[in-house]
Amino acid sequence: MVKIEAFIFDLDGVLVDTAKYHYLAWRKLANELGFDFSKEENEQLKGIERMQSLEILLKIGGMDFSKEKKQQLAAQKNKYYLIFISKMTTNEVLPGVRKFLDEAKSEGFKMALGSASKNAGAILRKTDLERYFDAIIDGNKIKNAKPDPEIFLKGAGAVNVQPSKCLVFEDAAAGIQAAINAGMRSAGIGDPTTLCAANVVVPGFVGLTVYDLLRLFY
Ligand code: B16
Ligand code: MG
Repeated sequence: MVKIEAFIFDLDGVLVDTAKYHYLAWRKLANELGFDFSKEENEQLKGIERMQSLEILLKIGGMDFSKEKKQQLAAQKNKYYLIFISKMTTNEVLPGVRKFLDEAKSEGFKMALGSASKNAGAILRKTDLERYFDAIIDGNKIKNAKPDPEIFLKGAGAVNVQPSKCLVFEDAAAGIQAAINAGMRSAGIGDPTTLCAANVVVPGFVGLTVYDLLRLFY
């Protein structure tokens, strides 16, 4: 088995729970357009980039608009989302995450972020997570959304580690598929049914040590 030298982390759903803010912002937009948007429906948007998310939302509402209007609606949703983000604190880092990142860093693993979010930089600063990462690849730096492997391949390139030596942490099925497409190993964070394509699935980082996790791979 090739040794793992780098960890690539998704952001929303892995390090922080920003899904709740995405939900509230999309729901506000949906309500303004005249329809409701449930928490269950919101599951479809996890890990999906902004314009694709809007397409799904509009389909749920049975609506369609011109390209220009869609850009305007996505910008409006982002405005609502940024209000939530601006109030985020270091307390919103998911349980066990900081301990795991501290351990990984001190053990010398290369660390990259691979998030579809164009707001990843702001979220990392608000939660004081930026300092852990040798490279930050976010939605501003890629052309192709997950499950395309671009985001993770760029992360591996930025930390100078071969894809086969990278381990991706993801909470979304599209993200696990992106890791597979990149030739990387993956750890699903969350529901084993949704994330069944991952090499291993854990509920979260609480009580998880780096070496306990790596033992599952070797
Ligand atoms: P933004 P991740 C993803 O983050 C979210 O899971 C997804 O719901 C969101 O639509 C996407 O980022 C784009 O976010 O609108 O901020 O650019 O899971 O890839 O860290
Ligand atoms: Mg995610």
